[in-house]
Amino acid sequence: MKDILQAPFLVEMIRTTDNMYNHGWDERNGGNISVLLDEKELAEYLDLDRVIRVIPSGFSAPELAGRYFLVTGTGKYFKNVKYAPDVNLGILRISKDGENAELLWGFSDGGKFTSEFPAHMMSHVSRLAVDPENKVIMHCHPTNILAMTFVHDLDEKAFTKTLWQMCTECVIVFPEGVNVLPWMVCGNNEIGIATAEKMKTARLVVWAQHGLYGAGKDLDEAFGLIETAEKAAELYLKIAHLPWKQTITDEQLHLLEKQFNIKAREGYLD
Ligand code: 2HA
Ligand code: ZN
Repeated sequence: MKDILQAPFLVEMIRTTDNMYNHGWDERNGGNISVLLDEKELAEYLDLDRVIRVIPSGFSAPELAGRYFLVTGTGKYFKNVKYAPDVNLGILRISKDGENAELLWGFSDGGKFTSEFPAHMMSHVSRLAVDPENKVIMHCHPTNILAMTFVHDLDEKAFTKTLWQMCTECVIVFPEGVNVLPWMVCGNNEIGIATAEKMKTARLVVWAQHGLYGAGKDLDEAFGLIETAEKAAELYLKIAHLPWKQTITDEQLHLLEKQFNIKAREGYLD
């Protein structure tokens, strides 16, 4: 067996949690990540027949039966992942009936997966249905997106268009826009179902007055999406209270569509 601490997926997860903490997106135990792992690759590092513990998921995800995930732990701090990956992270397999998580590595202090496990797993189901390459669901509390949910209309089209208008790259990076959920209680199946529904049409889902969900084919893509939206929100907050002399027009957004061969969300541009 190879040393799992050298596994690219684990090294990348440690780097990403550290980077997110350093961006100020994951105070205390804020934020959580899940990464879909490749069985063949994982078998180079772990005996997949050795289940440490079985943890009930609290919901059913038969679509993910037999799939392997690397996930952050409940109550764990992103800032500490690099010092004790085996305590703060876990690798698990979704059981055959889709109702349990079979722990194969990690959570070595007796811990378990993130409180937002339902939102993560249900979102994986949604994203995989539209993009078989999707591997990552990432949740965090980026300051400016969060702040924006207090002062900006939460209408998805309006919210998206404001972000697109803030920097040229936005429509190229997230042409499908961002979806928005109103404030809800977190950590339960209800917000999981609502998030997964929103994940069917966009890789970014804002949780008003809470944070943001991002999805992607790898950690870099999910991180980059969140980073780009957060940058746009920061710009918005710097200028929202000032008189605007100009912005990026719909006509200019159409020019970007042509140049970069992307299609902005249907009905969002005039
Ligand atoms: O894991 O971010 O939404 C802590 C949270 C809950
Ligand atoms: Zn959160």
